[in-house]
Amino acid sequence: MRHSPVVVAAAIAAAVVLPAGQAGAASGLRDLAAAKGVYFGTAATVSEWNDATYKALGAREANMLTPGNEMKWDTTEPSQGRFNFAPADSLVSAAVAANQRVRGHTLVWHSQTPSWVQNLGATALHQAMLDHINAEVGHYKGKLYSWDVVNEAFNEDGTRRQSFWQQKLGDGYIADAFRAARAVDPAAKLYYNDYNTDGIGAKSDAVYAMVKAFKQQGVPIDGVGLQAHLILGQVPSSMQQNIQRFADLGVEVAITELDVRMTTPSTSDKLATQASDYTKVANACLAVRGCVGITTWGLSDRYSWIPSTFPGEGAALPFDESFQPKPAYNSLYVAYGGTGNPPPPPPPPPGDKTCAATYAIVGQWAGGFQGEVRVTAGSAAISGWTVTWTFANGQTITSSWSAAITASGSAITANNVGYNGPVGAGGSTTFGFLGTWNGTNSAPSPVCTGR
Ligand code: 9MR
Repeated sequence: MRHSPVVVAAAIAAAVVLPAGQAGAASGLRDLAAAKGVYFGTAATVSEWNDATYKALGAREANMLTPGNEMKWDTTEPSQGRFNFAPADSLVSAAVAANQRVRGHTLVWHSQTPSWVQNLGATALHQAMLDHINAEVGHYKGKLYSWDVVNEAFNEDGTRRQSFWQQKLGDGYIADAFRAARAVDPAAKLYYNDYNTDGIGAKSDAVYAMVKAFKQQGVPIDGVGLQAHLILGQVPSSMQQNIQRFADLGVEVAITELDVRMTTPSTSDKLATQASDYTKVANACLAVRGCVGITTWGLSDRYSWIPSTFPGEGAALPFDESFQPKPAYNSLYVAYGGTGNPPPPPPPPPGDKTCAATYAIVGQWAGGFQGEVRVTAGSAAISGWTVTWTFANGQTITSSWSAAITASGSAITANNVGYNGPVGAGGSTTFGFLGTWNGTNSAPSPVCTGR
């Protein structure tokens, strides 16, 4: 697939037509990836795609989509036999409209699985697993690139995670799940997906042994997903070797959930280290025939699972909270073969929701101050907002309320919290903070982006 004559011919044709140094400059990672016979993907949720600017960025950059939550059991079968595919269907339709393929995520997992499943006895649980796979894989038959059939079934030491699946059904449930999925949709590639399996170690050794055994026993498995939820500066040096050994077993490999988290706020040094981490991961995949693509777990730091799961950490994705490309994006761009300038962030679509922000110092004392920002929606209601500003006099924010605030040096980004995102047309809401100042405390000019 990677070196098919058609793809090579297309790449040569593009190189001839476009001026030197401009190849790929007008398009995002997806076109670069396609020219290499691989893909670039992102995860997204229904609510994230309600942000039209973000969705447009996703359409430009990604030719593979993973629903972030909507295909998980708690959404798709909240009570036994009652299926709800509407949220995932909307993501699949959006992907089709954007000419993106879809990775199904995930069928059998210990997390985000309703208690009615967890409370079943062994025989009923086994049947519920088969019924769930039949229904969900059947619903999407012929429409998906792949399924993460089983997710995160191993402990760090390579033993089986003692989930309710493992405790009630024993080792055989994984193979049973793969067989069931194959029987329903023979075209979907069937993956085992896990984290901390990116480099060689006890956990990836265990996955390797399982895949090898499945291949020998004829259990239908097509791929291994390495999630790659990584920590700044800690890309395993054996990543390429690890990918290669799986590929040598005759399965494809994908990087399925890449992000590289750091303690926030970010600094230019940390962003440079992150860029180098993204380069290492991308190169490790792209060097191995059989590593079919890279998916990041979101595109923008505005929408990431990291800050809520690891308080004080974040900034893990290739675009910042204002959708500006970070050095990590350039790493992906170069690794995928881009030359010239990467594309600019997409302009907001016409009719995008607007808002205004005003900044006030409501109290000030030696070394400290209290600030308040009022967000006012324009002529249309907004469902969320981001306010950014830059402090001119070295001020810092020490605590805040009614907004999620992050600082990158003097640049501040404030996002709505859950309850105050929606603001009616012409309506307003406020958030506040305590800060420090020294010498001068001028009021900055905030910029509001609505969605
Ligand atoms: O991004 C997902 C987040 O919205 C959910 O709250 C979380 C719950 O476990 O799951 C996140 O996605 C996970 C993925 O499904 C499996 N690998 C780890 C991901 C991050 O937690």
